[in-house]
Amino acid sequence: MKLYYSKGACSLAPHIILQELGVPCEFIAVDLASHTLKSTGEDFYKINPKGAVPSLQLDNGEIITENAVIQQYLADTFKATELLPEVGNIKRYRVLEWLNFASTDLHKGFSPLFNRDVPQDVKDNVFKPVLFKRFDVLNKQLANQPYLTGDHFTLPDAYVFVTLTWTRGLGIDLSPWPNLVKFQALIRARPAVEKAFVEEGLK
Ligand SMILES: N[C@@H](CCC(=O)N[C@@H](CS)C(=O)NCC(=O)O)C(=O)O
Repeated sequence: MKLYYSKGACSLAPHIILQELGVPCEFIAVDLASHTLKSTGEDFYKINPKGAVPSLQLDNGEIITENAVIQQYLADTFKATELLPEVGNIKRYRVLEWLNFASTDLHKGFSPLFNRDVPQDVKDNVFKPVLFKRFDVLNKQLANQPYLTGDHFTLPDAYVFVTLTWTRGLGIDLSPWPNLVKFQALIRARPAVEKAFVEEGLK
């Protein structure tokens, strides 16, 4: 398999999951400014017409896109029921609820803050308050348990963790959400996270 990624972007979430699974994968860096592969200059739109990372290329050449779907594919294919319980188990849908929240509410709640065309006061007065409500939800969920769905790590923990890493560059102080600060440290300490950070050249 090949994972097309951009350093520290949302593609870090399936990267962490691949490291958790310990399955062989090639990691291919994409320059999102030019939508080309860093190594060869190849047009990334030819690989994923949406131009977005993550994109996972299977050994048969098929490409899977969409972060939450790639993660489900990986967990199901490698039978990692500790990361995503089996079909029919209510716990699976709890994991998927948080994975969807991470993808649609949280990740896309950050997106306007990275958009250079959005004026700073709109970021501060419109988009940040919406995002902070999502932090409130997460902070509450993590009040009495270490991970989003209970006492062990599942798919959305990686995804939520990755979005929280973006707060540093955006100058967002997480101290009003102490359970998020604790959660961030807990996930960062996982060996798979360390491997993904090293592979992507992150600190
Ligand atoms: N719907 C996609 C969105 C992924 C996404 O927003 N990726 C960003 C990086 S975090 C990206 O590649 N942006 C560049 C672009 O879309 O041109 C998914 O869920 O995987």
